[in-house]
Formats: sequence, C-alpha cells, structure tokens
Amino acid sequence: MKYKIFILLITLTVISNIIFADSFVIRFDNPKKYLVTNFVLEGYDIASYKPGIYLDLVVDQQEYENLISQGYSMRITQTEQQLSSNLNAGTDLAGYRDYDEMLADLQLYEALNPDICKLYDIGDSRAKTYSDAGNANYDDYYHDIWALKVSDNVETEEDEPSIYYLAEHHAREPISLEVVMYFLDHILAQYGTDPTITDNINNSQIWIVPLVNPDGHKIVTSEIDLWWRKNICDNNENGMIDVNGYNPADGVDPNRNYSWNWGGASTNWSSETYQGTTSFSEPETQAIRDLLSEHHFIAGLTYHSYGELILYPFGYADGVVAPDEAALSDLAVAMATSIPGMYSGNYTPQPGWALYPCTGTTDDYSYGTYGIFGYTVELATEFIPNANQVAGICEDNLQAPLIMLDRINHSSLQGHVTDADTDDPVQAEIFIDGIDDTGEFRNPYLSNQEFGSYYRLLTDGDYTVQFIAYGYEPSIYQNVNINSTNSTILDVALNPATADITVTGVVTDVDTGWPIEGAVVEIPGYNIPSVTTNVAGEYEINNLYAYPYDFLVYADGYASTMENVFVSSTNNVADFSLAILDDGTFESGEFASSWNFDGNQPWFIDSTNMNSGSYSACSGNVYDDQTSKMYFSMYVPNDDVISFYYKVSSEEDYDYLRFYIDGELQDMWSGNVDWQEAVFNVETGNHTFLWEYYKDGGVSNGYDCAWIDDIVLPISAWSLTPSSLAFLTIEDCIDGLQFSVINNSDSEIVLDDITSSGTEFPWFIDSFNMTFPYNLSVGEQLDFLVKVALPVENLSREILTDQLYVQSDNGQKHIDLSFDDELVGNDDLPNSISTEFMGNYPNPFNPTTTFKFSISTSAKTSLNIYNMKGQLVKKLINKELPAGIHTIKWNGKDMNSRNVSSGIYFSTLDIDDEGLDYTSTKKIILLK
Ligand code: 0X9
Ligand code: ZN
Repeated sequence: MKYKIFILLITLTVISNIIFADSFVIRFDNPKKYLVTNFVLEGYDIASYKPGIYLDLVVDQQEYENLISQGYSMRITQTEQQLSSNLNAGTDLAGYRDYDEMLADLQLYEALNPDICKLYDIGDSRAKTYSDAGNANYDDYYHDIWALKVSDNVETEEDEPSIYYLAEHHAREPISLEVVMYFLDHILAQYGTDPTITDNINNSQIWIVPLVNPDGHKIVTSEIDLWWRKNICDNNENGMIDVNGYNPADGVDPNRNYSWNWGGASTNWSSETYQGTTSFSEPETQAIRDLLSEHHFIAGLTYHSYGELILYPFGYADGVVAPDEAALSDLAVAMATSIPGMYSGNYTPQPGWALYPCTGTTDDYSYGTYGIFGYTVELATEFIPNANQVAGICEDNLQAPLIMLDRINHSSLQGHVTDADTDDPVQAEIFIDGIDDTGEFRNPYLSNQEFGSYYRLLTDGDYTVQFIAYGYEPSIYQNVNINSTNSTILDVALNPATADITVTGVVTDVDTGWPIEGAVVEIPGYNIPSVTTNVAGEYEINNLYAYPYDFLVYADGYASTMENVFVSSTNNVADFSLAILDDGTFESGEFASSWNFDGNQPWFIDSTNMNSGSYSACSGNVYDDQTSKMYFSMYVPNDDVISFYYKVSSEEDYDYLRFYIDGELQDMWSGNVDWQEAVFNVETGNHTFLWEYYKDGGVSNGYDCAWIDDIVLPISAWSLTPSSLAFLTIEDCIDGLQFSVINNSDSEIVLDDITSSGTEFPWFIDSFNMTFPYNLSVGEQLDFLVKVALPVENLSREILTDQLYVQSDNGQKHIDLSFDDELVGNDDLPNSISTEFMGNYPNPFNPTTTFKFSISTSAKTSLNIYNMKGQLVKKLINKELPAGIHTIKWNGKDMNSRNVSSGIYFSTLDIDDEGLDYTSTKKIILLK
C-alpha cells in the first residue's frame, strides 16, 4: 500500500514538472514567526523573511497548489519572466554585470588607481577545478575568485586594521555584487577629496570580493536557472552540470559551508541549503577562509538579498548571544538606520538567528574564529530588482559600509603589545572583563602576530582589560575608558616571566571521592612533561608560567577531562575528578557517570530493543528540529578503532542518527535500519565520541529514534602510556619518568623487547633487570622508569628527541622522549626495593579492582583469589616476575568468565623462590 502511494506521488511530481516547469516567488503578508519556522523545517526554499511584514518562498506550481489546498493565503510577487526582464532591462544602463564585465571593471580600477588598488586572485571556482582536471563540460566556467585590496602602500601588508566587503555567495542575489562595486567606485572617486574616506583608505586595508560564487552567477546571468542559489559542485559526480529540472543534484550552499558549528544544515544534495560533505569542502569558501587567515580583519560585511536586514552573529542556533552582543548590535543599528527601506522606514538590525537559525555562515565563522565584527546585509525586497532600480538601491546602501570603515575611530580600544625587553611584537590575548567571559564561546581575541597590534570595538564605559601571553607576566589595566569621541590607545609592554610556578592537586573518582593512582595530568601544547598521580592521587607540575592552560587529565578505565585553569602564583592548586568509563554494553541498566547528555532530550536506557543482553541506549523523545545527544571523552592510548551497534527507525533521509568524533561527522544513518555494526579509526590522543539523533522535518516515521549498544572502546589489546615523555629538569633525569605497559585484552601478551632509537641522548630504562620475552598476564601493568644515565654536559639547549620502542607478539608501540635543558647526568642505578603486598584499590570495589605488590628480586610469584569457603575463584598471576613494583587488575570474573557475586573474598600473594619466601593474604569486598 505504502509503495503504491509512493509511485503515485512520483508520477504526479514528474507530470507537474513537465507542465509547470517555472518557479516563482509567493508572498505571505503580515506573517507570524511560526510560519517561517514551519517552512524552514519543511524544507521550503525561503526567499526572504521580514518579520511582521512579509515572508517569501520560491515555489513551483505543485508546491503552490499544495499550499493553496492547505488553506494558506498568499500572492505571487515575482515570476521567472519578471526576473529575466529585470536582469536585462535597459542593458544600455548599468543592469547587472556578468563575470567578465566585473573582472574588466576591477582591472580598470586597478589600472587607474595603481597606488591604492591591487587585484588578487584568491582562489578558483569549483568548476574551474573540474575544467583544470580535464572536464570540458566546465570549460565555460573557468572562474577565479577576485579580491581587490584598497589602501595606501597597497603592495605591502601594513600595520593597519583590515576590513572586508564580500558579495554574492548566492547566485540569485546579483544585486549584492552591484552594491559592492558601487561602494568601491565611490571610495576610489572620493580618495583625495573626501577627508574621512581618504583617511580611512590610508589607515585601513580594505578587501573587496564582489563575487564569491562566480559559477552560480553565470547560471543566473546566462539564464540557465534564474533561481539558482548554490555553487555548481558536482555532488552526484556525473561530470555534468545538474542545475535544472526536478531536484537538481548539484551545488553546495556556500553560506552553509563555513566551519563554525558546521553540520546542522541540509545533507540532501538537491536542497537549496546543502551544506557540503565537510566544512570548507568548496574552493569558494576556502578562498574566503584563507583571506581571513592572512590579514588582521576587524570587521566586514557580506552582502546578500533580500529582506532589508542587517544581521549580526551568532546565527547558528535560536537565542545564541555573542560575547560582543552590545557593540555588535550598536553598529548594526547605526548601519541599518542609514539605509532607507521600502518597509518600516529603514533596514532592520537583528541577530542572525532571529531571521532563522542556520549553521556554516560567513559571519559565525569570522566572528567565532577571529572575533571579527562580521555582518550580513540582506538587500532590497526581491532577488533581482528591475535594472532601473539598481542604482537607487546602491546609492541607498552607500552609508553603511562607510560607517563600518570609520568604526575603529571611536568607541574602540587599540594599541600594540610588545616585549618589554626587546620591543618585539607579542601575540597576546586581549581579555575584557564583562565581555569575554559572557555569551556563547568564541575564540579569544588575539593581537596580530606580525605587529602586535589589536583592535577591540566596544560600547562606551570603563573596562578592566587583561593582556595574556605565554611566557609573560599577565598585565591588567583597570578603568580603561572607552568613549565615542575617539579611539582609546593602550600600548602594553609585557614583562618576560620566569617559569617558577608549581601546580599541585589531587585526582579523585567522581563517584566515590577516592584518589586515583596513576592518573596522567598533562598540559598539551607547551612541551611540559606530563605527570602521573601517586597512591594518594596527588600530582605536581613544576616550572609553569602564569597562563590559562588547558589541563587534560585521564586514567586507565576512566573518562578523560579537559579543563582550563588560569595558573598563577596565587592560583596554583587544581583538583580534578574522573568518572569511570562505561563498558558500552549498558547491561548495568544505568548510565555510568562518564556519559554526558545534550540537546533537547537526554538518551535513556531501553530494555525493549537490544543488540545483546537486556539493555541498550535509546535517543530521547524529540520533536521537530530537536536533537538528543550523548557523549563521553577518553584518552586513547594507541591508534585504534571504536565500534558499536546501532539501530534506527526514522523518516528516511530526514531524521538521522549521526556519529561524531571531536565534532567531526563520521557517518549518519536514517530510515529503518536493524542492528548493524559501525567501526571507525581513532588516533592516539584525547577524543570526544558523540551520538546524536536529529529530527528535522515535520514528518515522523517509525519509532522516530535510534539505539546504540555494545560499544567497544578504543582500548587496544595492550597500551603504552603516556605516548610521550619530556625531561625538563636534572631531577627528572635522575629520578626517572614513569611509563607503563598494560594488557587490556583477555589473553596473555608476550613482550619481546624494549629498545631505543638510541641516537640522540644516553638514557636507559630502569626495568629491574627483567628478561625478555616476558608474558604479560591479562590486566597486568608493568611500570618502568626512563632515566638519563651518563654525563651529558655537552648537550646544548636545543630540543633533542628520541624514541623508545616496545615490541610484542601483538605489534610494536613507541613513546617519544625529549628534553630541552642543559643536563648533567649521573650513573645512579636503581635503588633497592622491598617485598610487600600492598593489597587492592579500590576496596570495596565494583566491578574492577587493582592489586599492587613489590618484590626485591626476580621470583616465582602467584596471586590468587579465594572465596569464603577457601575455594579458588581466579588465578591472576602464576609466573616468574622481575624485581620491582607490579600491578594487576581483576575484572570481578571467575575462571569461567562469569561475574562473581557480591561479598567477601581473599587475595593471596605467594612468592616462593630460592632466597625469597613471602606470603600475604588480604580481604577484599565486592559491593554491587
Ligand atoms: O540563508 C542565508 O544564507 C542568508 N539569507 S539568504 O536569503 N540571502 O540566503 C541569511 C543568513 C544569515 N544568518 C542566519 N540566518 N543565521
Ligand atoms: Zn544569500
């Protein structure tokens, strides 16, 4: 039955397209907000939305009839015929430029104003890359992305703020190109005449990219499809341009392809808002990304049509507030009130999301990444206004970009950050209290690396400003006055600091509060040696600068955590707590505390659908445009895989289960999928694994959810931790730094050898004279110390590196060793060690516990678990062990791999060798 309806629908759609091929714009007058939300969700092509005034959709005849039959009232405001005639009307007048005309104009501007104009080719269009690869179907689309720089000394990157003006991300919005070209023409004509414009050109670097999407522009200007919006990425890889007909397969929406929060827009090729395969998958957005990375932009406008709006970041989700909201909004208001509008007097200023939330836009990227005040202008009241209206629209829009150009000269803070000793520029974070600690996250604002210059656009008032750079004493300025009469100048010389701060703390189990031994505390990115906690869970990191470091903390069997700590001489204690990793089977019937939940609903434990056992995890009950997310983070000790089983019951191609690693989409599934296994590679390091069920359309199918079960964590058969060790002090070299080999698998692993690449510096492994091969039992952990043994006075301060290799019958792994200090070595040999059974930790335990003991010489050792009746439950160790400290984990399973029940057990360590005879029994408690 369902099948028949489906065929009928296809037939209807095909017929309707043959009869009514044209699309047109329909307008809903005085629309309520929910109308736009609904149409966005239902996947309609939204042309524009002017709150309370109009909502326009691009529809075909079929969609139009559907809407009529649903009882909507609206009117047709623009037909394809009108578009075409508007585009061409009075071609003797300005009309709309095509690519060649635009390029000729830019070249002419450059030729006429060589002192202040320079034209740059900043990238290729998508089609040009196909043409270059030999596909002749794209030869007519051999386009570059052009940027004209306007500034004095135009050839050099000067110590001045940069400002961008971009146009036509969207093909059917050619009015944007015209507006930007008009502005360009105006400032060039006024240079040397208008003192403000002359001053602005001399003191800033203006970058104009009038046509971001040249391929799409050609689709429109050559009238192949007057409604075309996207670029012409060959999504279906058939080597042809598919832009016409029903659901054309090609094209990526460039304004959904930027990376800030990328991934929430459409995943359907034929959608007008298709986001692309990855962020920055398109050469057009790559060109803008690169431009932004190469210059120090402080503000910019990207022109679109239509709606008579000025939008400011953020826009990726409903209600998101930017840290700079007040100043962003003020400038939006100033620009918007300068532009006369057809409705309500002037253009309307509002945050991006207030139009509709969408991810991957230019503004979110430029603001989120660099703190650039990036705005979208939605010009005019139709996509292609009649050519004879173009000049008027351009004239109306002249003031706004000029206001932006002059913005830095008032209500702002600027200056240079330098090294107090050398006067060299310093790249520092400029942190303003009450701004940078508010709103949604954006990257910290940084001074320019080359010049040390910074520019903050603010609202008037008194601020506390902190200047923070690695290796320098932080500098704090109170009561910095910002006012509208001028720009406040604050030059800051930072004093080089000595790294003399010691941070200490305790790492505990979040559920029990017990200390965790062997947890690794790491500060990635600064060549600071990672440390491990002692038996009391304590750690100590020496030689730190005052700085806001990210601390990564992880331990075997626990989820990892990453926390920012602003270390200073007064803030030097940092405690962390870790949550036990879920085993991924959900068989305990509840989520371990390592799971985190996000989105509109949490996941829950389900006992009706499972891949194995009695339980699985199921996504929460979400409504339209809602998500249900669950995630955890862990340190992956070696390159490995994560696998899990999933089941989906959703509307095919609309509602998805998605899996992300570190925010990167790995795969997604929709429709009716019975239990399937998915496997993904994971590299060594800290990672966040996230499962999301996302429901977009108004339609629901199936159970409308997804299940996950039997996650196999990326804990390889054996691990070598940490993956790198750095020596920084002489003490470290003498005392040694610890590394461990752990058998995580359920069978024995044979260690064949530990060797070094041995080229750089003389170190040795304090292995207590163990002999190879060595059989590493299930759960066993062997700890070693690396020491530098020989006098090495002659080593210079340059960084030396070496590798340590561990070979086993299960492959090879290595640890990077490095040190960057002048070292004096010694030949101290390992201290002697006593024989002692330290018992297990934690105790009571559930479900795993770790035993620890030391032996003074190599000896035949056994460690067994007995129950209250004296029956043997499990043999943990029974072999010759080297002298040293040993640990071994017990997973609470008996010899037949069954979970043992709660209660009291006994562990007995027995060492029986020539010269050494030792027995010790300890009580252990399993508490479920
Ligand atoms: O949807 C877009 O890309 C822009 N509108 S257009 O009609 N020109 O396509 C607006 C994007 C603005 N940002 C947000 N709404 N978040
Ligand atoms: Zn647009």
